Amino acid sequence: MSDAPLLRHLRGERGESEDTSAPVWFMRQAGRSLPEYREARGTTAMLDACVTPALAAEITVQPVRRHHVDAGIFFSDIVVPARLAGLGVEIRPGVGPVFDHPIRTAADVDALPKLGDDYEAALDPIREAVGLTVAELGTTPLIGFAGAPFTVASYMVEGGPSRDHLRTRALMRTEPETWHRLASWVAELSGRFLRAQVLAGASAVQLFDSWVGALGADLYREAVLPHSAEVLGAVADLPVPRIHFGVGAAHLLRPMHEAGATVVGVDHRMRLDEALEILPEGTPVQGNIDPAVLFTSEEVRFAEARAVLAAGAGASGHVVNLGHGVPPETDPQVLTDLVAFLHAQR
Ligand code: 1CP
Repeated sequence: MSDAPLLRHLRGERGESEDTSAPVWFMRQAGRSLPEYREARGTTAMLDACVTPALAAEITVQPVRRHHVDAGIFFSDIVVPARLAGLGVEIRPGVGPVFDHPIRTAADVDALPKLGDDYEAALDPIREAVGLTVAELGTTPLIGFAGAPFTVASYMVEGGPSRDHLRTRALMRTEPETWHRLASWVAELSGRFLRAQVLAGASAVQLFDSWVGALGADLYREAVLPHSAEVLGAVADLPVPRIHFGVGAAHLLRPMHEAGATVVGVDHRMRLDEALEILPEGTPVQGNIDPAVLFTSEEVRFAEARAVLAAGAGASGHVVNLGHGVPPETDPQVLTDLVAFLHAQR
């Protein structure tokens, strides 16, 4: 397993092999683009599916079976830990995570549940799901993940999905103390969720800070970096690569690396070779096929895939991914063919 192409590239050990192709997986590879996912989920609510071990394991394995991607990404959500800690949160179809009570004041933060032994026990279905998944995946590695404090807290503060995260960005400035206490609570929540996955068998982790691109670098360094560092620090003593990803975060690549990542995920807005110039020498990268090419011709798609491989060729390790998640409308055959194309580029 430690020889798996995904793990070699995530460790920056591409040079030690004859194989110059890049392994591939897709963010949101499980989910609504797959008929077998819709079938398995049936009418089970999203967050209930995440804490039903056999179902979560089955859904995680589906895209590996179908597309032959080089990794599974654990089927869960960035708000699952909040649900397990006892907060009222659901995922509304077609909307996303919605919290019953937005967290906007110091008193709201005071009222957050303590993360004690109860939380540790509540993580049991996650451990069980990861164990079942790893057994099923065999030699294909499983990537565990968590949501980063800024992105998770933005859902808590806004109460649900938001375009510009204005309330959150305002709170960070008007009540920095409240913000830090909230972010620190989320850091422990996500860190323990991540650690549970690794101890149960995940071979690598990804910290999703999807919406962090909304912040400037100074605010990121002061208000977010220490908290994201705490999440990544929760698994830093374990032998797993740590990927850190944000959307529209080209201006944050260095601080996101400094937060304790060993690999940086880059979205499709920035060239991988430019990202490599910004990051410390030898940093492996992940990315960054524009998801829009999934809706073009095969000619356009394969040209984009070749360009991404070329831009990543100078990296010590390159894991191909999309610049963001698989859109639900994607034709699954397009993904299967893209994986086969990438695997043939040796
Ligand atoms: O295949 C996989 O990638 C594994 C599962 C996975 C992951 C890694 C899901 C399942 N969610 C996530 C992480 C996640 N959740 C992120 C970070 C990754 C990203 O940027 O895409 C974010 C921002 C969320 C929040 C979330 N959950 C949204 C976005 C809403 C918004 O603000 O625009 C949505 C739509 C969900 C629901 C969700 N999570 C996962 C699935 C399969 C779904 C859809 C559920 C359904 O209706 O079937």
